[in-house]
Amino acid sequence: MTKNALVTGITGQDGAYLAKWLLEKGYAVHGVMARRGSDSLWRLRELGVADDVRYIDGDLLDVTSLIRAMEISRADEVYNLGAMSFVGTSWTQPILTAQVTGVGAVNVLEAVRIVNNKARFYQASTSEMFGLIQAAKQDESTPFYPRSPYGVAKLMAHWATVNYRESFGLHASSGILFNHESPLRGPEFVTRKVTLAVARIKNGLQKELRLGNIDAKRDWGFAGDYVQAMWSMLQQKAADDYVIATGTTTTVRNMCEIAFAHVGLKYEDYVVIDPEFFRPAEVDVLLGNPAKALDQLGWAPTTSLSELIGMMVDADMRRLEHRPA
Ligand code: NAP
Ligand code: G4F
Repeated sequence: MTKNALVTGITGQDGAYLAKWLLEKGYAVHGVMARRGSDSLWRLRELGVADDVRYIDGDLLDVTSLIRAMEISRADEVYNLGAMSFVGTSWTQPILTAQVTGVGAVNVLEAVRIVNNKARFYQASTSEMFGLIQAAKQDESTPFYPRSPYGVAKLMAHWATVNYRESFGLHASSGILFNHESPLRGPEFVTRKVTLAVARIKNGLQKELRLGNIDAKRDWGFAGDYVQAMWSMLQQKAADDYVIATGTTTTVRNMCEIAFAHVGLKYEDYVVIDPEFFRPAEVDVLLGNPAKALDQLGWAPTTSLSELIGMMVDADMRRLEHRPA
């Protein structure tokens, strides 16, 4: 029997990779689509799956639309990937962030509980919840200390997931994913901002790259690897929480070095530090310990940071070659 999956955030980076993964596994994939002015299907189109997803109008802020989406999709598995996901914006739009990223998750949990409490639920939790880190390597038992309104909202969603599991017996799992990137990453996030700039500089379209705190360290992996872990969590007998990470950390500075070197340039010649991109409170370093996922899910990352950044620079170079004149 074909399984039905319902994905919020279907138009985002992870939504696109997850849709492709699930379609390849034979799922009928239903995506909750928030109403937007501009074309939001470009990622699904780039992966060649835009016509294979069944779209359902809906918004994380409107629980009735999520109940309707549960009814239409007859979902066996629900992946809540929708969020206001850009940390920087969460200081200027904290209420929206709390509502979409925090309360939105509770809305999805309620829709699952009301329509089909046997459906399995995945919450897109984040290493941002560790914030001011309380252990050198963060795992499932590391205490949280969020440093942004986004991190605070995600913590609410995370604990709501745990609470619905414990209160109502929902098969609700939380994936605590560290930063994951790809050629489909939004251009506001630092890796894509850098790879896009490298391609533009190489093509003579840009002279410099303005960045904030390049001493921050992140544990970066490839989004294509990470969506497989999401699916894997929902195939387990019991729901649980898992850290998904590579187990290595790198500064933004070194990531820049890799990206510029990929096209034979030196980052020092182009990067300009601009206070505009510093955050009111920074997460200085993230480094995950994915041992539990390795052990229980058999999941492991397959893509090194150099491979990932190379793939992103190459994709941005190709996009510039094919842009309309
Ligand atoms: P993304 O590219 O920013 O995608 C976010 C998605 O949420 C988009 O499809 C967006 O739709 C949708 N969305 C926003 N507001 C909505 C609303 N009110 N109702 C319904 N949908 C709404 O994020 P991502 O990188 O794919 O990440 C997926 C999830 O994982 C997010 O929850 C993110 O917070 C979390 N996460 C990401 C990372 C990472 O490193 N990528 C790490 C840990 C956790 P529009 O584009 O139409 O606005
Ligand atoms: O790429 P970023 O914006 O990602 P950030 O803040 O780590 O958040 C991402 O990962 C989280 C998982 O830990 C997700 F939950 C979240 O949704 C998102 O996907 O920034 C990375 C680092 C930060 O320390 C930031 O201060 O890069 C630093 N940075 C330095 N200059 C910059 C810039 N970040 C951005 N976006 N733009 C800059 O110019």
